[in-house]
Amino acid sequence: MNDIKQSLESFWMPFTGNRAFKKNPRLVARANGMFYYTPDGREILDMVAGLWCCNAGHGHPRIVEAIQRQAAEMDYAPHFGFGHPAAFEVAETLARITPEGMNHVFFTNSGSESVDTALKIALAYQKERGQPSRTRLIGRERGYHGVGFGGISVGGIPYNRKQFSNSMIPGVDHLPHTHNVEGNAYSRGLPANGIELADALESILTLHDPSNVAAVIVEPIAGSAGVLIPPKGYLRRLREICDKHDILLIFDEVITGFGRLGANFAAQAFDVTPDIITSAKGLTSGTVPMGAVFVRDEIYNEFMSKPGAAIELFHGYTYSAHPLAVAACKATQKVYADEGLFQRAADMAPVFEDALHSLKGEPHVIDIRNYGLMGAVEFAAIEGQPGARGAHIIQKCFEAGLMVRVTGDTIAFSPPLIIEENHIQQAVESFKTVLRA
Ligand code: PXG
Repeated sequence: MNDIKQSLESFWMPFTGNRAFKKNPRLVARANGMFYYTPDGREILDMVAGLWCCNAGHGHPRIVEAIQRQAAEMDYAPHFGFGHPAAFEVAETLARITPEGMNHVFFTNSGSESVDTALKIALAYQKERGQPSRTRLIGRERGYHGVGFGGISVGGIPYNRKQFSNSMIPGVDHLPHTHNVEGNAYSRGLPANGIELADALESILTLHDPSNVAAVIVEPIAGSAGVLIPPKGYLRRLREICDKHDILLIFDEVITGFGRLGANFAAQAFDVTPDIITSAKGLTSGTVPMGAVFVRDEIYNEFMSKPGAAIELFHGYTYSAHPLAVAACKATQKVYADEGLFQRAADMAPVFEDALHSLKGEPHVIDIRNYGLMGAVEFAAIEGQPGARGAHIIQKCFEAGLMVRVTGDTIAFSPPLIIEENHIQQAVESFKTVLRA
């Protein structure tokens, strides 16, 4: 153990209390299906799909094989001015599951890069179509859009911004968040109250004049902030306001994409079509880092409509459409389709909902909310120590063989889509035992 503790020091861990972690590390060494295994072989039920990403479960043999095969065949291919056929094929496959009319995809390596790419495409598009005054971006309080400067600027999580105080990108406003425990506690699915919060967009537009606004970006369901589900009608109203003022609507579907809500994307689950969708995570079931930005045909065509052979968008990554990621993506999408995993998520959602809501009345629980295979249980904070209860619960869950995610005093659940009823029961029973102890 001394050796492990020593070696833990070199890795500056992301979004982690390093000192606390290194005193009491939660290590996993192996994974299969619904489970992780600790270095000493203890089984941990994965109720968060790694970090909201391993939608096909861990170690799916067809995905593993595809990555192995690609590694042996071609390690890397440049996509600046050259191309790998498989990347074009997978783009076409993906375009078949996006909402109608979104047939073009720009590849990145993460959700953060997808968000910054989407914001840059939005700004460049406004210029390309002759509306260069449209430069302002509108995000939302409690929104999480990754950690690039664009993402933290439109994002609305104070801790992710305040260490970097004056370095946000300029010209950004935020809609109010939609979380309302008093009005909507214990909602199953979309909460009833709060559609009018979308009208705040009109006020922001009045202040700046719509002709100065490029795009609005929201997570259809805010994930990191603790699974904040949009009030009934809210997303549609945002769409209507954006349409009225000719403003782009971006859905950040890094978590909600690829079956999480029992549909391809939240756009389809909620029947509201944005202009741009950002994705990552479930795109490759978390196996190889990859992100994708889907755009409406009009956006792509605007860039392609100018005469000449010049570069249309001055943006891209060395690893855009990396062959290993493409192989993983192609195999993952095939697994999702062949195994009907998005439908499975829809079928399991009511079981998941009932199980989560059976936690009502357990110690300190103040709210439970869910949609598809995304859910959260919120606890009353310990007086003067926000987040302490949440941190304690995830530690105790890990000791009890359960991996969940914490944000403040909210515990989030987002299991692989292969989950079965017995796993759901097991998770809820262990969770109850932890809470009662
Ligand atoms: N947008 C959304 C909606 C996300 O959820 C990102 C962008 C950024 O993705 P990358 O791949 O750059 O991390 C995310 C990421 C959590 C948690 O516990 C959530 C994310 C990442 C890490 C932790 O809530 N989501």
